[in-house]
Amino acid sequence: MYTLVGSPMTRAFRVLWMLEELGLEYDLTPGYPHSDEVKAINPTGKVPALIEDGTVITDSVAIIQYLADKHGGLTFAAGTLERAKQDSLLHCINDEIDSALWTAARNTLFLPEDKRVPEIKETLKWEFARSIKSLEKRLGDGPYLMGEEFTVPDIVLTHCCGWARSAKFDLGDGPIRDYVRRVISRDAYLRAHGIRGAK
Ligand SMILES: N[C@@H](CCC(=O)N[C@@H](CS)C(=O)NCC(=O)O)C(=O)O
Repeated sequence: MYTLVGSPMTRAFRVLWMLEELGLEYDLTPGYPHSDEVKAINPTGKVPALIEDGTVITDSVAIIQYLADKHGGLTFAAGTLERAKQDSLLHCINDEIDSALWTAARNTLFLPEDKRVPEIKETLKWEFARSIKSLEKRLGDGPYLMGEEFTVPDIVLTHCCGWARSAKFDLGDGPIRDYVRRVISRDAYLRAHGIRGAK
């Protein structure tokens, strides 16, 4: 049994979605960043965290890759060339897509006001659009990033694309739009989306 800690409005949604994809049992404790319940298990105050047998695992990407490896779903096996390509996509999405969105959010909402540089958002939007275009070149003909297989980087990218829409970052009008439409029609996504809406 797993306990997912973190509001599904945050990156905890990625873990929620993965748990639904894998059909696992879990409890959800929808704590907000820096709340007492979150700080009690993660000194940085960040979410999400996953608790298993009293062990706390933090970082959404580490958590979903762990679940994928442990339960043998949504991932290629470690030590294969396919896995190297999958991990390369995952790191690229984190480096270029998540980081642009997160830097913009911190500089417009989360940092103390006197530390924010809100003007940076325009540069980040430009960088984001450029990164989406180069990622589109890696999409290939398959329905998902790794072709026919739906894998961990698809969860991270699709979550980021939803985040981008609410932060008014432009996804452009290339193949990424159809890709996102395809991914968010998955049953597990729809279940996770319903749980988020109910919280
Ligand atoms: N790389 C981490 C980032 C975690 C993170 O920054 N989470 C946000 C919510 S989505 C948070 O808790 N922010 C509070 C803070 O930065 O202090 C992950 O993917 O889990």
